[in-house]
Amino acid sequence: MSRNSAGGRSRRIAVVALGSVSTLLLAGCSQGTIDDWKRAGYPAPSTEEGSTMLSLWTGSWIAALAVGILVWGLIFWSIIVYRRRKTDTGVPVQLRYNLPVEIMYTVVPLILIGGMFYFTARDQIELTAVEDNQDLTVNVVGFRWSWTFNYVDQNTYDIGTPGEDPVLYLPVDQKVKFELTSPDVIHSFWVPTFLFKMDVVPGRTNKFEVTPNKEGTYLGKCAELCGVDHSRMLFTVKVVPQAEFDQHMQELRAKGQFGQLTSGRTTDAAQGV
Ligand SMILES: [Cu+2]
Repeated sequence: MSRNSAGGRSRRIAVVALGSVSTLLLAGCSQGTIDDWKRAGYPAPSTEEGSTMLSLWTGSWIAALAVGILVWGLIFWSIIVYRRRKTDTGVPVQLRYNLPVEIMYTVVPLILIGGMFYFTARDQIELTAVEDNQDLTVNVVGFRWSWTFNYVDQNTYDIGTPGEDPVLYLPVDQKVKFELTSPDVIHSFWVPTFLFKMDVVPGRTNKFEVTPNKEGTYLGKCAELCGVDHSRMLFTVKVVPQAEFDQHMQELRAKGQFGQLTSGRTTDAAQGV
């Protein structure tokens, strides 16, 4: 291949690459605001606790990027400064058993990992603390393959099927304690905008508390592969004013849905099991 055609091909590749990158950037800009970019892929949190998770995520990205830039910088610096020259003969001087360098690349990663561990443990302790001073309690039963929401204090419940997603109502600005239980296999209760998920494990009750602080409709799903209809284990969360929440509780009771359905399913046959 001649030099010219090789040069032309690399120019074409560069133009295509540049085009793809700018298309991606433009698509990103048209979809979201600068805030979306700042969250680096995370959804906007819909709970009070979400801001803690978001700053852990953002802080981790900034730290990782700073380390990345330093490492890439050092790589490119050594590639350029220590490149092979025409005057070079033989193998360059080899460096080994250099104690200060070895101490540096042991200590620096230890500091990095220690920092990541500290901030993760600090936030995890805060986010998983159950203080039992909630305004309402919801017992979530994950079962093959849908969800039951038992509103413990309101003496009512709602239940879904794989074909009909259940809706979880929550009053805005009220602290909710979730008690997660399963009658069959492990599921995982995940509402992406809570920036939080927790496994639903048979034989134990997992608990966490959040305060939804933004009215709206959010999607939820099972995040643990649990069988053939796992992908249909979807639900909707509606964060509404207190009056609307109370009204919905009344509607559920008016349908005859009194008490709690702690086993989840009404009958196995109803769920096609
Ligand atoms: Cu599941």
